[in-house]
Amino acid sequence: MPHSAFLHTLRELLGASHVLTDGDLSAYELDWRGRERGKALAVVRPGSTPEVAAVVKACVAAGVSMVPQGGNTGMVVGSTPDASGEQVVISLGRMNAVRKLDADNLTITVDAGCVLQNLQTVCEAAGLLFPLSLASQGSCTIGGNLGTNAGGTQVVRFGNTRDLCLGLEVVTPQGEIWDGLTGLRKDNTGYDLRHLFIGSEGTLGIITAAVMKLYPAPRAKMTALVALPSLAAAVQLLGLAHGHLGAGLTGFEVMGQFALSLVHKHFPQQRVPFFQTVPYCVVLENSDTESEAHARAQLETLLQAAVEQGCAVDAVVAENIAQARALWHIRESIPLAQAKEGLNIKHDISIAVSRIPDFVAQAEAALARSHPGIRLVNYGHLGDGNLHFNVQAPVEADAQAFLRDEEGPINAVVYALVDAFNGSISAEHGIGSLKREKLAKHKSPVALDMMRAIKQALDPHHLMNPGRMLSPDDSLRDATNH
Ligand code: FAD
Ligand code: 2HG
Ligand code: ZN
Repeated sequence: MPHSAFLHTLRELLGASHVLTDGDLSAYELDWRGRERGKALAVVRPGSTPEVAAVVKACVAAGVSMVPQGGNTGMVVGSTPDASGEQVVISLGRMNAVRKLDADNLTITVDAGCVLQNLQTVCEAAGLLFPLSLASQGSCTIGGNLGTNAGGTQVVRFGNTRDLCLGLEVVTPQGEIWDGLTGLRKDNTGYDLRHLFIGSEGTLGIITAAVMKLYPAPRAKMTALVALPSLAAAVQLLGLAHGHLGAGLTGFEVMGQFALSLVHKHFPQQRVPFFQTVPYCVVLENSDTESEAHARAQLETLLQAAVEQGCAVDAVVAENIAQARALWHIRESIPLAQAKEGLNIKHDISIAVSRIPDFVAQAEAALARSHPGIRLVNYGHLGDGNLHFNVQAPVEADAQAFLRDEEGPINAVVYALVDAFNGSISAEHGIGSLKREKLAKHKSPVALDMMRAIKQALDPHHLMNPGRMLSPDDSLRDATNH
């Protein structure tokens, strides 16, 4: 079908104002990190699940591939079109309704395009907690969170997005609608299909709605910033925090001094305690169902024990909500501060918590040998064994050229060590197109074969976000081999 006839069909289905082909489409075509700019045949903005299904059927009929997109805040170039000008971006942004809040069932059913922060606010107003929390929450959507199985800062207590989801509604690559929005906590009636779509990065279908788990809101939250003598001390503090706070431990984020210095440099209005005094700091949060006094007492006992055992040097405990927000804001500003410093190389890795200090010591030493002068922005979700072990070019280097020439060699050093430590090359950001080649190297052949078989079964024409996560050539080769 010629493009003009296909675009005409899309306009008939959605209305011309929801089929974008002209003007500045950067918000949809450029990835958040500025790593790649694609070119879409069209950006469509359906307003309902039947409209999504109709668009998918039209794309299938025309043999056009589709890229599902939420807030376009992903880190691995997975939500923007390729450069061919042949792909349709299906933006879920208009589908942002809260369908139902069921306080007795402790669930909320939302459209996939619902912005995470809006979802949190609605729950808070009902005295409930939706715990998923990311620095991108003002823009990212629940569909994108599910598509990437996002992690964030509360995983240590509540798990990843996968652990918070009780059901999905999905438009399949054929344009059929699967309604799995039961909201049941127990349902062993065969394969749990929802888990196929969660973390599939738009390669198996388009999530159009979800039922998410809620929790009672805590009575109080206490936040502290703790100064540490070493990364090993942070691991020791984590053990103490689990012991002292139990389920109250809702946040444990580590930040290396260079990461803090970037916040200090690029956001000078923020006060950064312990700036340039210790190698690492931790933001620690205690949520309590009893009272503020109880939460504070628990936290202070923990910090006292930590100082006595030598794993904490000093700490500030927020006196009020504004101070707590300010401490969290330091942590949440790191990705933006790093972006302001320039293009960078990200390693979103996970390693068993106990082995992290060893891993970092070996990786730092290896990179100091292979790439003297590079700057390590090391921070992340230590409570989950997930580090953002990122690399900034040497001060005097041209960041673009450095990335072009050194990203491969630096990745080789870091990922070889990740393998040696039995870790993962993507803890929470996914694979997208940026890590596709790496996945093929670091995942077992048996696992890759099963992934390709699933892709082939659900999307035999490879029209759903092709080239993301798996190579289309690999899948086709595999399909013919088997
Ligand atoms: P998009 O970027 O639009 O899409 C991401 C992927 O999901 C793409 O492959 C896309 O095709 C697919 N997708 C989107 N919507 C759908 C849908 N409805 N159905 C099927 N597939 C879909 N990530 C973390 O895990 N933890 C963090 O702490 C974190 N912090 C961040 C902080 C900042 C400042 C930024 C910019 C990003 C951060 N991220 C983090 C990454 C990103 O925000 C998450 O991956 C988020 O889940 C992406 O949501 P999105 O709506 O922007 O999805
Ligand atoms: C975070 O934890 C995000 O802040 C972004 O996952 C990580 O920028 C990064 O590397
Ligand atoms: Zn993160």
